[in-house]
Order: sequence, then C-alpha cells, then structure tokens
Amino acid sequence: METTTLIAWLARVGMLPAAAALIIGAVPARADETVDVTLADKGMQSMRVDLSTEQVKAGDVTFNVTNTSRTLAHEFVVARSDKPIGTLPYNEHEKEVEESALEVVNEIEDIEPGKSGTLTVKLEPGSYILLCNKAGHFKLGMVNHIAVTN
Ligand SMILES: [Cu+2]
Repeated sequence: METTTLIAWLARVGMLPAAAALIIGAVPARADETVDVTLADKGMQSMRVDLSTEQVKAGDVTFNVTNTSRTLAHEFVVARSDKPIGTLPYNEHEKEVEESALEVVNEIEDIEPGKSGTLTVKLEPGSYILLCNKAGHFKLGMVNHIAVTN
C-alpha cells in the first residue's frame, strides 16, 4: 500500500494519531552536518588543517579527520573562539596555544600517520577554530576557522 493511501485509510478509520505519525515520518529530518578534515604537513616545515567547508549549520557536526602525514602524529581539537588566530594566548615554552584560555569542545588526541578518526560534537552558532596543538604545530600553520550558523 502506498504511504499516502495508508494515511488516508488510517484517517478514515479514525486512527488519526497513526496517520499523523506517518506524515511526520515522511518529512525528511534535517541532515546532520559533515566536515572532511585533512591534517597535512611537510615535516616540521609547514602544516595545515584543510576543511571541505568553512561553514556549517548548528547542531550535530561530524568531523571525518584524516592525517595524511608520512611521519608525524597529529591531534584534532575543536574550540570555540571569537578571537583572531594571531591573538590567541601562546605558551612559548610549551610551544602551544594555552588550552586553558580556549573553550575546548572536544578533541581527538593522537591520530597516527596515515590514520583517520571521527568526532561528532553538538555545536551552537558561533566562531570556532580547529587546530592541532602538538608542540610547534600551531605556529607552523596547523589551525583553521569554521563558522557555525543558525
Ligand atoms: Cu599536528
């Protein structure tokens, strides 16, 4: 039986709640957002966080993260931040951004060379940064922005 026929029949026989449930079920739910992330480096010369998109809708966002490095493990940190990247508090001794000054949402700790990881987080609208905070990596370019919109 066609769904529309079934709905009409359920409504006719007085099973309106069941009909309503079918109608609601037929409306596609808003797809969750997915971002493909590539962590890349040329050894300790330069490093990048490349994203398949720079803007997503608020809600559940899944990051599919691949470390394309041949030699280095990287991490992937999601943090809320409205500050320009150059103004983030940096610890010269540890060679890392002060994570205590960041609103870290979640992270994938070690992704070995050639490996992948997945992280799903619920994000409110706002500005976020995606970075690797292993010693020296941030300063070598391992950071990017993503905007989360309503
Ligand atoms: Cu790194």
